[in-house]
Amino acid sequence: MSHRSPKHRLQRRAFLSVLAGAGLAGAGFAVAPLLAGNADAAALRVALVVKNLGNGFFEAARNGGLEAAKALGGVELIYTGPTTPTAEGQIEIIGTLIAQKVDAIVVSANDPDALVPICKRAMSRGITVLSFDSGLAPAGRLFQINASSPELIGQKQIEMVHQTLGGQGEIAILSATAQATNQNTWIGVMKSVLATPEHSGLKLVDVAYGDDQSDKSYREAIGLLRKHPNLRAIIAPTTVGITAAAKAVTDQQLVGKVFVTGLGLPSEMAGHVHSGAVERFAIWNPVDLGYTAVYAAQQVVTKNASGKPGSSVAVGRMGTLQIGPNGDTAMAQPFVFDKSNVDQFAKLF
Ligand code: RAM
Repeated sequence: MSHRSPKHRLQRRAFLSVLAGAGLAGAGFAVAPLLAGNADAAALRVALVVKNLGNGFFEAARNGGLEAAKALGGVELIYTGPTTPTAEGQIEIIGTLIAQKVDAIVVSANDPDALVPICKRAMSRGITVLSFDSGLAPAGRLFQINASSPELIGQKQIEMVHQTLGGQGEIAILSATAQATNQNTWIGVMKSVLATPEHSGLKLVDVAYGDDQSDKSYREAIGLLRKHPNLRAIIAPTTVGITAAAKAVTDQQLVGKVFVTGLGLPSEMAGHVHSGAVERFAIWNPVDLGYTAVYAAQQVVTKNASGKPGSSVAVGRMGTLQIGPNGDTAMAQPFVFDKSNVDQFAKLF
């Protein structure tokens, strides 16, 4: 026998419901409006537009977004994205969201520039546009929420590979799409860190793109292994790429000869850490990132924050976001996982 009030039950039912995307079906993407908190018809609608659906990283971010919506009350979260990570798919989705008159769009951009015109149109209609994870060029959004500082993320990946290889050997990068803002920024940092005397023993021989698709990433990883017989490590700064690269190294029976590192989810990497294909990898908390993104959007829509450079935004259990002079903001440091801690975090994301 439940002690919950009918109102509470109604709210809970609304929270759990995943509605079919009326008007969006058939457009090559799915949409899942998720009502959290108050089951109020006048709920404020925040759309989280991810690079693509079916990526565990963004599903964890969605869970954080739902948590924020619930904590705030009166927020409907629309979780959506194209089936493959393309700018065209996101442009189509954002066009539909404008027609639906959502209150805020928070996007992880597949291209920093291609989305700017449609996002400008959204802003001219009074919709708050923020980017998170993979940034939009400043003209297309109010501010960008970086999971961590791009410098720290790039640097950490070179440090990890240096540690694993003892600073010597050929390395390659297996990235996401060739236009992804976040991966391209990190690769830029990695190249400049590699150019320092400390890392002169590491030689970057190739950069390949798996488009954040498991099958393409796997094929590209196999290609790198075949093309570079002296390859000692693959750095994949993408949760999809790192999993595919670790599988390729395992299938080619190269565990112990070629190491994989980069950015991964503990839940997807634990087996590869135990097998030895991956010694260490890093990531930030994607749940916290999604929570912060949705919370911040609500604060701007409700005029509790201006979102201007130099200002700050209160983001609930995550504290305060400081917006830098260039309109971007960085959260925590990337955290390194290895055999000692991967299982503990695998339960979380
Ligand atoms: C993939 C995506 C995402 C990135 C993570 C690390 O899931 O490319 O944008 O931040 O990897």
